Order: sequence, then C-alpha cells, then structure tokens
Amino acid sequence: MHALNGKTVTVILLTALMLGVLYCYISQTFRFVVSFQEEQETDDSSFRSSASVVLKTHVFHLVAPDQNMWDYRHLQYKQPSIVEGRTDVVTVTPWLAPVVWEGTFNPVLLDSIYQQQNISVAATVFAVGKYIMFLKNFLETAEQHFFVGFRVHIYVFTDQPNEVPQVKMADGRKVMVRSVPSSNRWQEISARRMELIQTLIEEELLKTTDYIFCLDVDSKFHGRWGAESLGGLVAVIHPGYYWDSRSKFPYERRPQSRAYVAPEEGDFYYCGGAFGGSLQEVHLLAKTCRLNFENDAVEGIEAAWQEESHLNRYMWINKPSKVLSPEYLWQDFKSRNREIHIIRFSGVVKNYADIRPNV
Ligand code: 48C
Repeated sequence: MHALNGKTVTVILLTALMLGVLYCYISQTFRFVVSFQEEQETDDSSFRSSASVVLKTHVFHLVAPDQNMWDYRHLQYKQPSIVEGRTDVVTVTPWLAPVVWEGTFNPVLLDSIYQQQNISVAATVFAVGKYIMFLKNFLETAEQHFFVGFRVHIYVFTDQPNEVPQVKMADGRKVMVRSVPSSNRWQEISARRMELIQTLIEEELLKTTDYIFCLDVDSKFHGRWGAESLGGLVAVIHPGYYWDSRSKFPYERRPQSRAYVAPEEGDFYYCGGAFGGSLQEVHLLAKTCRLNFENDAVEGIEAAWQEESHLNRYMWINKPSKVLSPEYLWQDFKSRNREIHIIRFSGVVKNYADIRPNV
C-alpha cells in the first residue's frame, strides 16, 4: 500500500474536524430539544409533544427567541431586579394584576417575545359627527406609536365614510371603515360603541384577531403603546381621579341602575375611552355593558357617564388581568404629575360645545 501522501492526510484530518464540529453542534441543539421535551414529559407525566404544549399555552408561554441560527445565545439585556425598581408608584393590584408604568418593563424583550407569536391586533375608533376632525391625527400618530411592527387593523366607525383621511401605513397595517348612523345625542353615540364593538367581534374578528383595543378618537399618541399592554382583560386608569379616594369617583351612585357602585365599593376609576384585551374578554365586556345600558334605558335611567359607568361596574366585578397607568390615556389640559414619566396617549384640548351635537 502506497504511503499516504501529505495532501491526503490533510484532507482526512480536515474532514474529521468538520464532522467533529458538526456532531458537537447537533448534539448541543438536540440536548436542548430533548431536555425541553423531557421536561414536558416529567411535568405532565402523559407524553405531549412540546408543540402541543406551546400551542395550548401560547398565551402564557413567553419564549425568549434565539438571537440567530448559529448559536444558542439569546437577547442580552440589563439584569432585572426584584429589590430595586420604581418606588414612587404601585405596580401590582391587590388581585396581582400588573400595573404598567414606564420603567417597569423591557420593550425590546417584550417585542422579541410577541413578534414570534405572530399576533394580530385590532383597534376600534368612532368618529361620528364633528369628531371626524380628530381622525387624521389619531391615525397618523397611531401609525407612529401603536403596536409598531405588528399586524394592526384599525376599524373606523363613522357617519361620513368619505371623509376618512388617507394615511400611509406600514405593511400589515390598515384602516377598515364601517358606516354608522349619526345621532343628535353624544351620549347615545358614546354608549352605542359597546353594541358596535360586540357585533364587530362576533361578525368579523373572532377567527382572525387575537387582541383588541377600543379607543377615543379625540386623542393622539405621543409615545409607545405596545406588547406591554397585552392581556386578557385590560383596563386603563382614568387620569382625573387616580389620586382620589373611591368615594370621589364619578361612579353611577343610584342603586336603580345596573352600573351602580356603592360608596364603599370600587377599586379604581377606569376610562371608557381606552380598554381592551383578548377577543373573548372584550366581547363579554361589550355585550354585558350594552345589555345593562339598554335594560337601564327601558326603565328610564341612563348612567352618569353612560358606557364608562357600566365599564367601571363591570371591572369592579370582573377584575382586569392587566391595568395600564394613566400614561395610556392622559388629558392635554392637565399639567404632567411627577409620576407620569411618559404620556403615551392623551385626550386633546377641545371645546365640547363646538363638537357635540348637544352639550
Ligand atoms: O364620535 C363621537 N361623536 C360625538 O359626537 C360624541 C362622541 N363620539 C365618540 O365617542 C368619539 O370617539 C369620542 O372619543 C367618544 C366619547 N368620548 C368623549 O367624548 C371624550 N373623550 C370624553
């Protein structure tokens, strides 16, 4: 047998090295997969594929994404702490729902987790009568701040569909216009939103959308509103009352109304102009508020702040699973309090006498 020449030996050694590297990589990856699978087996004894576990619990299964194909490093970020953080605000409710404030979450981490879940988000906004004048700023600022980088459909309900402004939107984001009749009572326009949200969910969203947020049109976005706001039933603390005692909240106080909240009851005062969550939760909220509003009307009573009163009664009984701070619906006429580190969405200054069909 001829002695192996130098070149052949080199080729053999290089091939062996490549095979060794490949083996290490595959065994490394396989170990993770097997360990995850084993974990599932031991966790729930009967064998279920990891995929079925992820599919079943995708809502609560927050997976940190790989940075890239070739190594198993993940997103790097500042070490979190459970002993150092914001001390000027409360960040959890008595029923252990998070209260979202600036500085309590990592937006890059959250986006990297939820981008993988391929979620779709809907928003509803009503622009009836003279309120159409607010729509352009609403839509343009939503494009800059509301779930940027996600699939978003904004449903605009209006009595003037031809007046809806054209706004350039990124891929996967679009405006859907729905015609609604006008009314000569702003209270009716506002309250009817619950019925229209309920039917929109039933007729169009249940099979296509994961989350929905229902927002006032006479407002603009000024900062990020993103994946940190996702949850089952999501409420927004009203900027006007979060320092007040509950007896001062403008709840409906007449026991005859289905929106009634007694003086010693109530957690927070929530906005009617911003709420959301999963399709199922928001459908139940809208349906319940609509029915209670209609049944009150049959008995000749209209709650103090229409559907906002019914929403507050609903959230007293059905606790929200995530609470957004007043950063998520401020009021431009107010000066910024020290605990408000960012204004994300805010009601614009307006004269109701100029824009409401009746004051
Ligand atoms: O679209 C209208 N037209 C009206 O004439 C009265 C209310 N509305 C909608 O209802 C707007 O979407 C408003 O944002 C919402 C009720 N909210 C407000 O009027 C203030 N944000 C309190």
